[in-house]
Amino acid sequence: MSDDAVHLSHADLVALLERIFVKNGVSEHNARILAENCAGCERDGSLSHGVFRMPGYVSSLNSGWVDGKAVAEVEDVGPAFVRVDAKGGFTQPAFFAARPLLIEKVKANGVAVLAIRRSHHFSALWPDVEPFAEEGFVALSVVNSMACVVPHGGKKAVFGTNPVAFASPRAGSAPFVFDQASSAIAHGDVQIAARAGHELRPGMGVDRDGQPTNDPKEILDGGALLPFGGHKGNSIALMVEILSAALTGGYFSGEFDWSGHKGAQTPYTGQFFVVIDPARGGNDVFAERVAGICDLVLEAGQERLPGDRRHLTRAKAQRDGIPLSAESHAKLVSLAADR
Ligand code: NDP
Ligand code: PYC
Repeated sequence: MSDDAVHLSHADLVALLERIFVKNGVSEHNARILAENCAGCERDGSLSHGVFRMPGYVSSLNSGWVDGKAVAEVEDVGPAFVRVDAKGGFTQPAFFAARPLLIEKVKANGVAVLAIRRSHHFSALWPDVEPFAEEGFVALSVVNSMACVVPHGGKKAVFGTNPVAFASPRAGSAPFVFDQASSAIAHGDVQIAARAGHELRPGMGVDRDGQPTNDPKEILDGGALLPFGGHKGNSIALMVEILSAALTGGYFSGEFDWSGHKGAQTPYTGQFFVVIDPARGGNDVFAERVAGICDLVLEAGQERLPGDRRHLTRAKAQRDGIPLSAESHAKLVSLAADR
């Protein structure tokens, strides 16, 4: 970050992003949720899903592809099953609409699932799961996106970058949280590398002829990504399609047609959660056991645990402000200004 970086408090960044969302047709209620989410990503250094995404949100909203004012419909479909129709809006407001009922069911039954459909998720997943672990629950969530990943050995993109996020309470420190794409690299990071003129490491993608390439521009220009870890990541990507789309009633990553909405960028898919009350496991020292296995991993030589980098970045941002390059700050100010 250069010397002319701008440092904003979390509240100021949320207010700026909220103005952009509202100006582009998002209801105030939904705008607050999306702004909190995006600012939280920037604060934690999840830069592929921070303010870098704002022009994409705006472009999608202006294309008429996503309904920023959508009011989700929450359905109570079983003792441990909540379904939500996001009605073509963003996933996060639909998720927050269903969350109280989901928690009620987790407390009553020890476990509950949440299936969101007809929803647009354009962010990181950790903000969706981490708060569950802070409240003492174990949570797993998956979301599918837009077809840009070729199946292992295949020729045509079928999967989205389909992340999986998991969060668990951990005694004595922040929850254990991982959040990772099932592709070798997130699409957002390919865009960032293309913009910066950086090559990718080998094994991330193919060009439009299906040949391996390290050039992010070739991947974006008709090429595709690969699953991480060959056939193993491939099965995880497929599982994510099954849970996020087949089970919820949402679209597969290659199924929705956004060709009539020039500028559309937000995938129109589904999201799935399973949330567990670990107290039902009958182990009073669950969180201590989690801390124990994490300590063993670190003692064995792993440099750090997933989530550690985010929490360090968050602590620094809380102390010094969230750093934005002068260029991205100017972009946000111009997006928030009257046309
Ligand atoms: P990364 O590969 O950067 O990181 C994946 C996970 O591994 C993180 O939990 C990270 O923790 C952890 N990690 C990274 N390096 C190490 C290390 N050296 N040791 C231990 N743990 C490590 O993430 P991805 O590029 O796969 O995904 C980036 C984001 O993109 C995710 O937030 C994901 O949800 C989002 N995404 C969203 C999609 C959507 O459709 N909405 C689609 C695809 C991706 P830490 O954060 O602390 O670095
Ligand atoms: O970074 O792969 C990605 C992504 C897809 C949809 C939102 N983010």
